[in-house]
Amino acid sequence: MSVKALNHIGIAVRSIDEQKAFYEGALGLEFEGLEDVPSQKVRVAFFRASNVRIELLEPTEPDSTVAKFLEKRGEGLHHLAFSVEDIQARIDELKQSGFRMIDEQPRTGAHHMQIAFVHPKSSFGVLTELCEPTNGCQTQDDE
Ligand code: CMX
Repeated sequence: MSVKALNHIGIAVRSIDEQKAFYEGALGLEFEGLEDVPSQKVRVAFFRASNVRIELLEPTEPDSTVAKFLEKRGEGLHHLAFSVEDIQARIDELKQSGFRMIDEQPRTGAHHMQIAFVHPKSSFGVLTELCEPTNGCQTQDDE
């Protein structure tokens, strides 16, 4: 298996509004917009840093996995996301190699991408996401 590129870095935050001044104002990254991802109970903001995005994740429900993360570990790095082709085949390869998947089938995430997570206990403490754009959804990998 080989991933295409680092797609985005997810950062858990209590308030996107509070942190926007840092990423857009102080660092000067391009703000690409906000999106609600009801399936994950988060609101996300994307900032572009060349070919990689920074994804701020703010929980929208108290039982969101991101709310639990913030409570336990505080704000900070939440996951790394890699672009792949044929995500189901990549999931199957990881499973066959003995890695534990949170998602054994892809589901829809932000930007209408198909996503699947590897459990952080299996990927050495780093929550790892595979993502694949659906038809008609362009990411920086396509540009
Ligand atoms: N990175 C590294 N370790 C993490 C983690 C993360 N983001 N989130 C949880 N963990 C660790 C916990 O600290 C815990 O470790 P210890 O047992 O050593 O304390 C272990 O994983 C299990 O955590 P938990 O709190 O008992 O279990 P949760 O119910 O919180 O589930 C996880 C953890 C990873 C399975 C869950 O967060 C999950 O399913 N994540 C995938 C979905 C997701 O993160 N969605 C939000 C982003 C969506 C998007 O990008 O669009």
